Amino acid sequence: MPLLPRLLRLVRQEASSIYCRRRCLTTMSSGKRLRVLVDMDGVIADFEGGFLKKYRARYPNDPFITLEDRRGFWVSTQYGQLRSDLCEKAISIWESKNFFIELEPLPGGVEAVKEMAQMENTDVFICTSPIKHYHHCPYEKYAWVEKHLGPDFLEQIILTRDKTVVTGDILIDDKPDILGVEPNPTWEHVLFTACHNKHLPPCTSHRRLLSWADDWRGILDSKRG
Ligand code: DGP
Ligand code: MG
Repeated sequence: MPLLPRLLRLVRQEASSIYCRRRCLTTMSSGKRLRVLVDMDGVIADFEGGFLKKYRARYPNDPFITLEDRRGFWVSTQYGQLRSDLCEKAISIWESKNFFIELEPLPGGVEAVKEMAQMENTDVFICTSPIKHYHHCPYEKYAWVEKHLGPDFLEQIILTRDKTVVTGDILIDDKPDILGVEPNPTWEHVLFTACHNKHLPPCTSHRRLLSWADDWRGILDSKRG
């Protein structure tokens, strides 16, 4: 590798390691850092909008479900109910190359995550479940984070199909039921409003974040010691 890129890489690695050591020392001295887990699809990346656009372009003669009419977390389930062959057609969209990298950021999400990451005593992780068809999705999720949040944020990615085993204070996620092997996750699930969950009746066990224009700073503050 030529000298200049090598030097740049070394400088970046060193800066990142100094940053990590500084955070470790702060944690040891105060023990009060807030850990925020932020979901990706439906929270900072527009999965539903990206899906509908590509589905309509690929299957222009098939029926579709407007975002207004979306109900239930699983897109393929609702399309399958509309007509049985549409379940597979829906799946074909997010299994395609470039689906995840081309998702648009949801309004205010990238700015909010960057701001949170700059807050004192706050660690932010992107906690996202890859689809099981792994040919493109995991790579493209990393590429999306690098593109929109910057290369330093690659350190903050948690890819897992089971978010209950991840520890944190808050998980901001659009999925209404987050289940896994751990019956008592450490985080409080804050439900991020999305087209598929906005009609659900108020639930005493969930606070909601209506959008990134809502008071996410207040929610974080409410969890600080
Ligand atoms: P997360 O946002 O981390 O909970 O990830 C959920 C993933 O599942 C996300 O990539 C969207 C995707 N997804 C949405 N609907 C369906 C579906 O019907 N089937 C499958 N396999 N994945 C879906
Ligand atoms: Mg999600």
